[in-house]
Amino acid sequence: MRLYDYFRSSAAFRVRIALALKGLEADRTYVHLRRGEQRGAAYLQVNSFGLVPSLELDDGSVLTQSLAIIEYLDEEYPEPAFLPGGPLDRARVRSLALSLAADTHPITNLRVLEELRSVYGADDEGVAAWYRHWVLQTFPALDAALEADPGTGVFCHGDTPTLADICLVPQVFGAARFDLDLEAFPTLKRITAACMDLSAFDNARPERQPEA
Ligand SMILES: N[C@@H](CCC(=O)N[C@@H](CS)C(=O)NCC(=O)O)C(=O)O
Repeated sequence: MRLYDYFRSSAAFRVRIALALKGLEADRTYVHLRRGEQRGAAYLQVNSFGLVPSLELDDGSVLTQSLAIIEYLDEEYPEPAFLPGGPLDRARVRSLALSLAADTHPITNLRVLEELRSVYGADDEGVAAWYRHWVLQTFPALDAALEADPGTGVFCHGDTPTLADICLVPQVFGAARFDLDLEAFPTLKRITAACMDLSAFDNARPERQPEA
């Protein structure tokens, strides 16, 4: 397997966590997003959408979209499971994950921030304010929802990490880069700390990647 990766990419960070939780090793190709390598001809042959991550399997098939990759890994390598057993519980985990991966991450993505700068004249502070604004559309409700729901345990759902935690931690790391204070979100903070106690999460963090 080969992971097309970038140390600061939240979506790639999710897949690094997932691979590590499954105990899987992947070779890595580093796609430097700041230098625009995701839009270069070589990478577009791998992933014509020009986004990381991509996961190339040993038979040459290429998977894109971090959630699709993670669900593929979960189906091929069922232990430890990223989704709980019952349909209601699975819906809850997917809903938590999508509040981050579908509602929050896409509007805080690099190409959106670059467009703000180049087309709309935003400076560093403007970009940071944008990032915090959109994260703050999700984090208060997410924190409250996790705090209120008896399904929440050590992690977002129960006492083992699920797809929801895999999506939460990279978004929290992204928010920290833009100076968002996590103190206001005690449940997110507690769950993130529990995740970071696990080597699968800790080794996947951006600053632990060789190219960081
Ligand atoms: N929904 C996609 C999002 C992928 C994505 O947005 N990746 C970002 C890095 S986190 C990227 O490659 N950005 C390149 C760019 O914005 O030009 C996924 O989950 O894989």
